[in-house]
Amino acid sequence: MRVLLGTVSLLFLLYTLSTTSFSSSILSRRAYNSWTDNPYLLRNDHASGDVCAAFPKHAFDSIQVVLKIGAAEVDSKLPAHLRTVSSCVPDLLIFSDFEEDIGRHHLYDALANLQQPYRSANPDFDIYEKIRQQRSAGKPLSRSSDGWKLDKYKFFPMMEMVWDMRQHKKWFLFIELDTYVVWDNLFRWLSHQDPSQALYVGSPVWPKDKPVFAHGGSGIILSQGTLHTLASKGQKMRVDGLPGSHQFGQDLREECCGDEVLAKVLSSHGIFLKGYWPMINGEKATTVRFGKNEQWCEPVITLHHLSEDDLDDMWHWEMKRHGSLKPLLFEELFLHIEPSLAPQRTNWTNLSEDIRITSPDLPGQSLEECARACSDETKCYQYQYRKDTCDLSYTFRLGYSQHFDYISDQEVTSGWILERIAEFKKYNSPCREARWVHSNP
Ligand SMILES: *[C@@H]1O[C@H](CO)[C@@H](O)[C@H](O)[C@H]1NC(C)=O
Ligand SMILES: CC(=O)N[C@H]1CO[C@H](CO)[C@@H](O)[C@@H]1O
Repeated sequence: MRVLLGTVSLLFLLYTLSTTSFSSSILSRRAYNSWTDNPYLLRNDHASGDVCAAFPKHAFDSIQVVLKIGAAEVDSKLPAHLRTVSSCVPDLLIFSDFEEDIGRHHLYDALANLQQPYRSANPDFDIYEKIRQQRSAGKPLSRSSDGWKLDKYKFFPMMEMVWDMRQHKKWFLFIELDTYVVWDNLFRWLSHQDPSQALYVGSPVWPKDKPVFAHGGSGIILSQGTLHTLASKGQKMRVDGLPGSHQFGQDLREECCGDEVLAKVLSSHGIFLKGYWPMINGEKATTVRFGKNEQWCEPVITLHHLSEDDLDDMWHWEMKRHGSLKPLLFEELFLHIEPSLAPQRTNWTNLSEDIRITSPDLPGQSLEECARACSDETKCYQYQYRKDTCDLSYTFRLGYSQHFDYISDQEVTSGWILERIAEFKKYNSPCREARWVHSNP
């Protein structure tokens, strides 16, 4: 009898698996927690204009938020961040490459204590002197790509200085000016983590033959335990006891990026990244791949690459959902961009990238043929056509306007199969629970 029951349930399982792609896609998903926490964002009177009143006073107590910027961004991108994402952070620390006061904020120079050997004979630091001269003379700085060269040198000094200033904090969140944070979800997630453990958390990047690292722009979370370990190792290397006077013995001239070197040093002390993509995310609402695996019922903790307009837009949209009991999921984020989807948009890239059909495989080589190729491929949600190339996508995302290319005489057109997206929503919405995914790695 038991054997029979087993066989019957096995048959049932096989039947379920083969008839709905939905359940098999669930099985391929990562394990997750389905916590039910109270929201941190309280209902408040949005009309009063004081959105910060919706954050409970204690919310930020144990979290140190650190914003890493470049002096050239002070006049351009900093104001947008300060009036949106970071506007309600009570004890924000800002690290730049020039020390100055902006409004009520003091901007620390992360490189102020870095010792000569690290700077001399290092062309990356030419811009550092230029910034100093221009900024001291009160001249506005032009946005130049040279400023970016200093970025990688700021990570370790900034972290040592932060540790010296705020050792009592349980969590340290390092973000940049194009990082968006859904605070409510961050608070919920952190409430289930142990800050005394050595945690190093972010959106993973997997370089070849190097440790997996947390991508800086998506936000890096270090626990008190981790920053403590890092700072104690650094203590011995300090010059004249100054925090930020060294680079943990790393020659950064040879390295690409500070976030990558952070993983290298942490891993040498036995601390390895825990990746929490897609909750910690390198895309923004218009470029997130919705649909396929893992970007629907998962909560959004961070987004990246937001322009000043994107920051204003996201912040006002999110603040209007105060009082919602549910964590903000990708499912809900999709509602924000959904009205902009149309059957077809010209001079628009949809970033379709799963299948590429080029001539001569594209019969007729036309937009119509490309649209048909998408219809014929049952898993295709959107397509993009330009001269000789047709790209199909298994996920749906909005993309952005792409100007007509006069040089190649190319016009890009994107299209979405709206019925299939509606069908997807019919099967997958509303999410019954938030999927707080387990880490990978
Ligand atoms: C695309 O852009 C080009 C150049 O600005 C313009 O001439 C053309 O009309 C645009 N196409 C559409 C359909 O708007
Ligand atoms: C016009 C354009 O930018 N198209 C892009 C669409 O997305 C694919 C994949 O990312 C790119 O290769 C194309 O260049």
